[in-house]
Order: sequence, then structure tokens, then C-alpha cells
Amino acid sequence: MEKNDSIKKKPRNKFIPLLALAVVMLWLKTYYIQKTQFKLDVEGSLQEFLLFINPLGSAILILSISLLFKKKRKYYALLAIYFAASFMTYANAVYYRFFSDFITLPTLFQTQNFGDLGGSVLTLIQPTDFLFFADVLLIGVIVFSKRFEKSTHTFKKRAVVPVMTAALAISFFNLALAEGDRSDLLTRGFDRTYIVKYLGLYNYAVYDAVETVKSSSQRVLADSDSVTEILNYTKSNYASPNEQYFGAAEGMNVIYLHLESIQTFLMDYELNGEEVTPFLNSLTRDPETLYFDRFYHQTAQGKTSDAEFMLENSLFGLPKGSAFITKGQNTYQAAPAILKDKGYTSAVFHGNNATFWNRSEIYKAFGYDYFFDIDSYKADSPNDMAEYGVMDKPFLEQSEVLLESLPEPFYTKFITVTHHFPYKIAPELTTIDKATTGDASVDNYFQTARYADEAIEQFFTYLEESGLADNTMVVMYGDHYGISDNHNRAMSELLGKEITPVENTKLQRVPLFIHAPGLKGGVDHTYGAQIDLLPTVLHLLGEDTQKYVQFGTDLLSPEHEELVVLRNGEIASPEVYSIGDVFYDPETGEPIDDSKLELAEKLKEIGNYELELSDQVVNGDLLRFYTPTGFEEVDPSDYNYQIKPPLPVYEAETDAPVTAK
Ligand code: GP9
Ligand code: MN
Repeated sequence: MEKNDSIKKKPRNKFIPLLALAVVMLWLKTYYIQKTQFKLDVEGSLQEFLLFINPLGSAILILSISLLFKKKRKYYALLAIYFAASFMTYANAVYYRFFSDFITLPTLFQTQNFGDLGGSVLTLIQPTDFLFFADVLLIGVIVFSKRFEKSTHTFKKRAVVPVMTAALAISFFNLALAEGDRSDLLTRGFDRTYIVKYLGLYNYAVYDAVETVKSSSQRVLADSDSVTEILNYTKSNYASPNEQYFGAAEGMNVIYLHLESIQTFLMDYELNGEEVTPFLNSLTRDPETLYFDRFYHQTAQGKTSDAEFMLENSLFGLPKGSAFITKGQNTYQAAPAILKDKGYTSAVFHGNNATFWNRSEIYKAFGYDYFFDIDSYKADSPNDMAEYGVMDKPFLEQSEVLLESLPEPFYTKFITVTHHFPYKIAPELTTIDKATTGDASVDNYFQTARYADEAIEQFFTYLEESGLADNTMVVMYGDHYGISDNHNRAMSELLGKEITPVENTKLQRVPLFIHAPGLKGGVDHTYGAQIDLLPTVLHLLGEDTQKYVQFGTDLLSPEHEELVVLRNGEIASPEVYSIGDVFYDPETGEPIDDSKLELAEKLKEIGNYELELSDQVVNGDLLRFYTPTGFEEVDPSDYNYQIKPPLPVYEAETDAPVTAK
């Protein structure tokens, strides 16, 4: 009897059931919103499962913070947290309706986004939106209702630990499964959509906050003095233009074709006696095409985005992650902005989501006028879609009319995707057999390469027929390897030679073609790399580069130093390769003899110094302290990629545009 009495006297704790109810409601609501309000491209049961469980760990974690509040305050804390989480989710849903993207902290503070949203925010809100808050109302009613007896019990801090530990355990389990499906998810970033799909909106918000703080702290520590050392270096490294080529493409349009995963070993390679890339091969012998056969990619984790970053800025990508993702708010002096002064209109064409690699943000910082993403393309059949967007043939074909909507001269970039790992292609689209090494990645590599080659040929034919070819310079580069060194056994079988360390480095070569009417072409054996593209292209367009902070040099300049610095600090040059801790002779593939050691060490030191200085520029956002004379600084808020130029109108008979451009 006495015992029972004492139980009755204990404060009745109704908080835990309320907390549990809140967790379940927030979890299920967030899941429902993630599933219905965003385009997350969830594929397969594992991804479905992850989408379902990913709000759970966070819901427990954030709502259980209320347990730390004393007495009745925990009820109000619970309501406040619940409301904040709901508001954040709702804000993302509204933002997504307009931008097809998730809110990031830096963009939140960009006035332009509110400018864009400002007038239209009311049109984005739908009458049914109150449902987003129906559950908040329910919790509010329970919390404030007099009929509901609130417990005055204060939980010991210790008691909260197991709850939070359980929440973290669920989140880590979630992360482990996600990493299994998509490795390097957090280190490389890829796309905000991926983070939300795999880890949920709340974890995405944490990820975004951590990245923002990391990035801005590096930025805060930098000061304007640091620019001096950089400028001293880039000025001393400058290579003056080759008179024969300077201005050879002056006033011409520029078309960059970003060749996904195309490697130099493919050029003139025959699989079972058949050329894999006959069109590109023919260009290596074209009198108006310069073909560089010792040109290297320098990408790291940022892959495609690293390649783009280098060619637009002549700055190295970062050793970890992607500068596109973490440095999207920096100040740049990129090609589109440099060429604006010469009257160029700039645009990117890419049949994938605009947010992939944070392109829709960083392109603004580069000064790109237009960005045609997947929304500008259609896929008529499933065969028109590759894993990362529209297949190259329909992509390039549909790009033609978009290209013609631009005023000339234009500076453009077309990013292909079909020849992307794992090189999937419908059998009816293939025109060459697979290889037969037994290593699937290697075997499939050739069919999509052939397809890409055909797509490029088709595009060249269009350029000829439309007349654009008469006034356009086309630059084509492989972005990075497609076959990593995990596949060297199969590669050795296909190439008929042992893949020594030097051969392995040589496999990091990607082709570079520069084609323009009247250009003196030929095969150029100069050692060079992606970092050198910008000064090379600018000099061909007749633009001097001396005043810019660029780490590459003009490949055509007699002063160009033949030193390739790979992103991991290894080097390749006609004299020496450094791989791991060993220096090799490029000809024999053997370690060098002592007579070359001093030179080798010096080259490696220069390489590492360059990487270090470039990283300082990117991490410290140093270009904000230096504006070259005559260069107009980019204001990203001037750009809005929802706006497209008007399409040309064609006369039915002649197919020629009738509207003035
Ligand atoms: C994605 C495409 C592929 O839009 O550019 O990027 P990658 O995986 O090659 O870095
Ligand atoms: Mn790529």
C-alpha cells in the first residue's frame, strides 16, 4: 500500500510519449515532403529505404534537445524545435519550387535570391501549404492545452545521452549504407540533391553549415598581402605568346567540347582491327587542327568539375573535394568574364541537373551569361538518357537551335556525358563490339567512346552545314581518365605492354584538339596540361594574359615550360617523371641515374610550390584583393539562369534564321 502511494506521488511524466509522437510525426512528414516536393531521382530499393529512414536519426537528435530544458520549459522547447525544423523544411520546398535547388547558407545571404523570389514568393505559396504546419499546430495545442497535465520533472543530463547516442547510431548506419551506394559522398559533395536523397534534409543542413564555416574560416584568415607573392610568381612564370598564333582566332566564336572520360590511348587505337574513334583520329591529321598528344588531365576528386575549373581559370582544383562545390562564392577572373570585354556572350550546355557540381552557382561567379541544363532538353525515349543526362547525340542535336539563339561572337562549352563510367549504352546504339578482357569497366569503355566519336562528328557536320565552322574555333579536351589504375591488368592485355609506373602516368594523358579555320595544324608533342588551356585559348583570340593570375602557360609559346604538375604532386616532363617517391626516366621507364637527380628535385619543388600557391588563391579567395586593370569584376547577382535568350525563328523553306540575332 505504502509503496503504491509513493508511486502515485511521483510526478507523472507525460513528456516522453509527446516526444515520441513528435519524433514519429516529424520523421514521417519529412519523408513525405522529401518524396513529393523534390526531384531526387531515387532509384532502387536501397535508395528508397535510405530516403525513408534518413530523417529518423535527425528527428530524434534535434527533438531530444528539448530533454535538456528544465521543468515545463521542455514542452516549449519541443514546440520551438519542431516549428524550426518544419519551417526549414517548408522553406526548402518553396525555394525548390523556384530554383529547383536546396537552400545553402551562402545563397541565403545573397540578396539576388531574394530579389528573384521577392515578387514571386506569394505565387510560390499554395493554399494547401498550411498542411506543412498542421502537425506543428497539433503539438502546439497539446503543449498549451490546460487539459494536458505537463510534467515538471527535470531529466538528468545523463539520461539524455542514450537517446542521443541512439539517434547518432541510426544516422551513422544511414551514412554507412549511403557510402556503400555512393562512395565519397561527403568528401566529394557531387550534388546537393545526392546529400538530401541519401542523408535527408536535416543532415544536409548540417553538412552545408559545416562546409560554409570551413570555407569562410580559410577565407577570413587571408589578407591582401598574400596576393603579392602570388603575383610575383605568376608574372615570372608568364610565357609570352607565339607570334605565329597570337590572334589566329581573333573575333571567332569559341566552342569547347568537354569529352567525358576520353583518354589519349584511344587515339588511333584499334580494337579487333577496328578504329574506335575514327572521327577524332582523322582530326589528328587535319591540316587546320592542332592535336596535342602529350597533354595531361590534372583532376582529383572533383573530376569533371576540376577540369572545368582549370580551363576557365587556369587555377588548380583542390586536393580534396571540388572547388566548384566549396568555393562557389569566390571571386574569379574566368574566361567568360575576361572575354565579355571583347563582346563575347557566354553559355554552357549540359543535359544534366543544373545543381550537379554546383554549376548553377559557380557559373555565375565565372560570368557565364546563360546555362542550358536538362530543362532545355527532352528525351523522347529511354535510350536518349544516360546516367548523367541526355545522351550525346540528342544532346548536341537539340543544342543546335539553342546555340543559334546566342549573339555572336560566343564563348560556349558543351559537356558530354554518354562516355561516363560504367559506359552503359543500349545495344541498338552500338556500332563496335565490346572488348573481351573479362574486366567489365574496360570492356564496355569502347562502345560509348565510339558513340561519342559519332556524336562529335555529327556536330562537326552541323557546324559545317550551318556555316558556323567558318568563324568558330573548336577546342576539345578529355576531362579525366575513364579507366583507373585498378584495371591495369586488362589494359595491359589490350595495349600489349606492361603497365609500368611511367606507362601508368602516361595513361593520364587526355587528347586536346584546337581546330579553327585557317589555323596551322599538326601534331604537337609539347608536354602540357589542363591548367594551360586558358592562356593558350586567350592568346589565340588575341587577348594578352600577363595581368591575370594564371598558373598555366600558353602551350604554343616558345617560353612554355614543359612541366606537368599532377594534382597529387607528381610530375611529368620530357626529362623526368616523379611517381610516388621515385624519379623515372620517361624513355626507359627505369629510375633515373644520379646525374639527373638535381634537376628532378628542382622540377618537383617547382610543381609543389605552384600547387601550394594556387591552393592559397582558391582557399583564401585571394582574387577578391586583386582586380587586373581593365577587367570588370563579376557580380554573380547579375545572372539568372531561368532567363534564356529568345529562340531564332526559321523560315520553313530555307531553314535559315529570319530574326536578327
Ligand atoms: C555530371 C557530369 C559527370 O554532370 O559532368 O561528372 P564526373 O562524374 O565525370 O565528374
Ligand atoms: Mn567527367
